[in-house]
Amino acid sequence: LQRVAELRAGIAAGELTLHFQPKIALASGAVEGVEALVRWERPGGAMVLPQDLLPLAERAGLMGDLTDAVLEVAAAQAARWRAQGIDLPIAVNIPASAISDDRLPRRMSRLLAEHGLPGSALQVEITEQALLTDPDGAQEVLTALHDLGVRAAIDDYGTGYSSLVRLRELDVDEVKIDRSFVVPLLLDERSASIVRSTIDLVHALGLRAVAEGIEEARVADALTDLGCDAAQGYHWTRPLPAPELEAWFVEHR
Ligand code: G
Ligand code: G
Ligand code: MN
Ligand code: NA
Repeated sequence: LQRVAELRAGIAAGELTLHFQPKIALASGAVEGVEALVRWERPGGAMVLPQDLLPLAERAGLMGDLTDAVLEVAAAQAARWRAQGIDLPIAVNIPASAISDDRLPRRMSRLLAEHGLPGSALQVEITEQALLTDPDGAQEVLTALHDLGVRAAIDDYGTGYSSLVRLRELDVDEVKIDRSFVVPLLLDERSASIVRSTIDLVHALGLRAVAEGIEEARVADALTDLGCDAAQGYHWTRPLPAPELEAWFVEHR
């Protein structure tokens, strides 16, 4: 209970911060955007990571407030970067409870206007699991976001058994292949088959394939050979605070 009160106060006090992990276009090596990952920075320096923060927010009924705060920080950061000539779309993870909430597109629209941003400055990532919870609600919200120019990715793909029909109907642009398939790509023939067929399926639907969890150059090379469009992972960098991400970007663009 005390932690719930602390989290509520912490969100109100602006203690949620974002780290950013670059997304690399495999064919060119260019940085095409970043994924925002939330942290709760307690006064005094302790940092609460998503694995503890998200369940706490969920139990406390604060997931909506957390998502609003994350979107606000992301929009402000996107505006600062654009003012510096750094044009990096920021992808925000959206929880299941928000993706079928029709207030999300209105919030996004207001946020973009307030920060003078085009829709393309922000992206959303929704887990495959979240889409299964309320597919029809999610479909409406994704269409409304698409109309704003906000691109959408299905996250952790391969873990949720969503139907191909559903994937075809949704207004999504990208599918992110879960790292549990990517990490063993070169070790395990079955993982390799899953990754190869997922990339082909994603392309057959006219979408982009993004791989997560690349930790070695030879995995990046294998994914490039398989035609995977983009990737993220510790091979390039772990998620970084904004100033460190800027320094990294200046060296790698
Ligand atoms: O940063 P990383 O370890 O530890 O993130 C762990 C998990 O938390 C990932 O599945 C990621 O999608 C999720 N996550 C990170 N940031 C956010 C956020 O701002 N909102 C939501 N809903 N999930 C997030
Ligand atoms: O579920 P989501 O894709 O949003 O999760 C992102 C999570 O993956 C973050 O916790 C991030 O720190 C982690 N991550 C990013 N790159 C790598 C990687 O190369 N290897 C591993 N094991 N985790 C990674
Ligand atoms: Mn994600
Ligand atoms: Na993911």
